[in-house]
Amino acid sequence: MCGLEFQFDEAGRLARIRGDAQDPFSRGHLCPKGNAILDLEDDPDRLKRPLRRRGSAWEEIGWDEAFALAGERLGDLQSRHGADALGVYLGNPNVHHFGSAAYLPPLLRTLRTRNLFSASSVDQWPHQFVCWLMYGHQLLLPIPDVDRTDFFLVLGANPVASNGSLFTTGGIARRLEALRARGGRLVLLDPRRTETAKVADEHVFIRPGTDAWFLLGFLNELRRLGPPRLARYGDRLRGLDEALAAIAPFELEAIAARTGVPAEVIRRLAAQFWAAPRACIYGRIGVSTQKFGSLCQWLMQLINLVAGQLDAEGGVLPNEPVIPVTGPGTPAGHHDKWRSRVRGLPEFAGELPVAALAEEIVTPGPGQIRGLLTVAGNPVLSTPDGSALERALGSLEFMVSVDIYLNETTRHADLILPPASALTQHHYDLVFSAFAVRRLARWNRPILPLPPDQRGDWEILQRLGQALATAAGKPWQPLPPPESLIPALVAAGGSGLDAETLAAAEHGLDLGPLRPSLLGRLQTASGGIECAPPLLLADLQRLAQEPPPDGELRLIGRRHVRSNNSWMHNAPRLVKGAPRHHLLMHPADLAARGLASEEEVEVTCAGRRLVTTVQASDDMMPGVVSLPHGFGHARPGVRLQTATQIPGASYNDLSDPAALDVPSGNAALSGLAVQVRRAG
Ligand SMILES: Nc1nc2c(c(=O)[nH]1)N[C@H]1C(S)=C(S)[C@@H](COP(=O)(O)OP(=O)(O)OC[C@H]3O[C@@H](n4cnc5c(=O)[nH]c(N)nc54)[C@H](O)[C@@H]3O)O[C@H]1N2
Ligand SMILES: Nc1nc2c(c(=O)[nH]1)N[C@H]1C(S)=C(S)[C@@H](COP(=O)(O)OP(=O)(O)OC[C@H]3O[C@@H](n4cnc5c(=O)[nH]c(N)nc54)[C@H](O)[C@@H]3O)O[C@H]1N2
Ligand SMILES: [Mo]
Repeated sequence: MCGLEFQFDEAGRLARIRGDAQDPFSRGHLCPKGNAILDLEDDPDRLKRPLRRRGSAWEEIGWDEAFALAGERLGDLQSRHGADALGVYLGNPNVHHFGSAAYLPPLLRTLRTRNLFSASSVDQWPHQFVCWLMYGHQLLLPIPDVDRTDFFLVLGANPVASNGSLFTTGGIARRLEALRARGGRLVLLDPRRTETAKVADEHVFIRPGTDAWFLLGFLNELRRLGPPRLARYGDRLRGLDEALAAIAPFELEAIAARTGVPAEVIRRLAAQFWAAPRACIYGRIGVSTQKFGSLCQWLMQLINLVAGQLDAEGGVLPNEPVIPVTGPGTPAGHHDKWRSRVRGLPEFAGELPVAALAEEIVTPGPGQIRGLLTVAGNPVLSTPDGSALERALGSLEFMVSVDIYLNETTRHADLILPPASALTQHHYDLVFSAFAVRRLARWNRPILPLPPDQRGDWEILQRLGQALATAAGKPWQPLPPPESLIPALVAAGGSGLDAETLAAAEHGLDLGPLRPSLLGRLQTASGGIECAPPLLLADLQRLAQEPPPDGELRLIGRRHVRSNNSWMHNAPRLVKGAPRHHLLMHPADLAARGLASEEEVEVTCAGRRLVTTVQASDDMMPGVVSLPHGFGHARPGVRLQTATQIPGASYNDLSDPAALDVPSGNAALSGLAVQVRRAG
């Protein structure tokens, strides 16, 4: 979403990347990942042609042969065992790339499998689930209006490292500086004193997984300060009194004991939030990938609502993207129309929780997954108990991966279909335009020619769909190529922006700030805002029954500005410098275990284990340890010459597929109880 300027040398080779100063959204911002495109373009490990496995060796084959093979094997599997015998896992990069976001839906319709999984269920499912329950559409998601707010309360997010998530900022540092320069306040609740904490006005430690308690206390305190400010919502509120009544019994002193946040701090933050003319509360991965992710998202919506900050300038408002993601013809969401075969977990929006993928592969019986298609995903490193999933992948009859690398996941495939560089492809950001802090539009044209023997993601997905439709004897309706589809979607979007204007605006268009639009776009059956969804009221009971804090260490995750989930560790520009895979631990916790900084430690969690290096850090809340995810590359057969030199272990060798945010089915990766001792 950040505009980049690419410079070529006299020989026509890509030589330098800078932030595009003329991009009206990112205004010259460039993060290290943008610059690392230089490494991705030159990466000797990057695959260019289809690879077919022959025993333990790989051979390059032609594209026609590859699509025919995929169609024949996956088609055969579905015809013998039924559509659900083919599982699909979709990874994170799909939502960042027009070629995948636009061309996956027809392929999925052809596959007709109920065994669809994605990175969404180790990420933002609680957000989508709560928006579906309250507003009637999973993507009708209010975004913090950071450029106009006076009080920004952030839980479980580290935008200075992540650059803002479901809150796309195009350079967060400048926006946070501006917030403080106009007298606004940034307050952060996080068990680690993060990079964002260091630029905040106040940072408060909170015990992992207890945010729902904090939010209950905060909301009750708001109510003490005055009647809810509801004028904005007219007659659109459903069940607010019921929701507030269910929340009222949670007492502040008990909440303080649970969370480790003193009662007077909760009281003071609530008072500051209430007093600020424009305020917003926002929470991300740390409050989403935990046991009470849905309660957290629901309570944050209610807090913004009760303070009169929902759908308000300087509060939180949904974006109105030029290519709509909500409204007629878009997937609003549904729940529990079917369940996973082994554990009986409900689907959400047509997907099952990825925490159930391994068991669906290894458990025999009708409906067992026997073949798998992965597209831009690395679930072996990204999903709970990746080692168990890895063993399961080895038992599949046939696996196809659309991916640029032979990595921890794709090494189990029988066929890898590698897409060409994104710089050879058209791009329009379908997804993140809907979550950005400004209304904007940009159409990026290819800046490099597509080599004749390479294929873009969109074409690979179309050809796969065609091959599978042919195998099943079904018709196949291809979509037009991106250069025609993008203007067609813009024209059909009804925003008033015409495709010619967009095409002419090389640096993109800024269409203005966020505007109140939520009330007019509600898609609930009642037409109102559903404040008291029964699934969430019921989950308050699960929270109330949670045992009080024990003495166990709690494990949380960590992102770094020079890393991106599991797949950018092969870029020398990013991984150079001090190692970043360490377990961070407070000095007092090290001392209590007789450990020294830089020692090798064994971390265990209910029988699962890993070995890594521990480092002392005063930035950790005592009793909490932090480990980044996405490491653990040193596995046999992985073809990533830089990444495999990094000694880090995979966080998800510890995480537990049974630990879920129950209402949504999202994996609870954060807040695991772990033991740490000297290795060996
Ligand atoms: N413990 C722990 N686990 C986590 C998280 C955490 O915070 N802690 N975060 C979770 C989150 S938020 C997410 S989004 C998931 C991510 O989960 P995944 O999406 O499964 O993992 P990634 O590391 O993003 O893997 C992306 C894959 O896409 C490939 N790829 C890159 N670019 C392209 C492309 O242009 N086309 C194609 N076809 N392939 C490409 C890469 O080689 C890689 O194999 O991880 C989750 N897992
Ligand atoms: N450089 C970089 N940028 C990225 C990514 C990346 O890997 N690298 N990944 C991208 C993706 S896929 C995503 S989804 C976003 C994520 O974007 P963010 O959510 O902003 O990213 P994180 O750095 O994981 O921030 C989560 C924070 O939650 C804290 N935390 C953990 N457990 C708890 C808890 O129980 N309560 C509270 N209050 N806090 C807790 C952690 O200490 C951490 O600081 O980032 C995106 N941007
Ligand atoms: Mo993510």
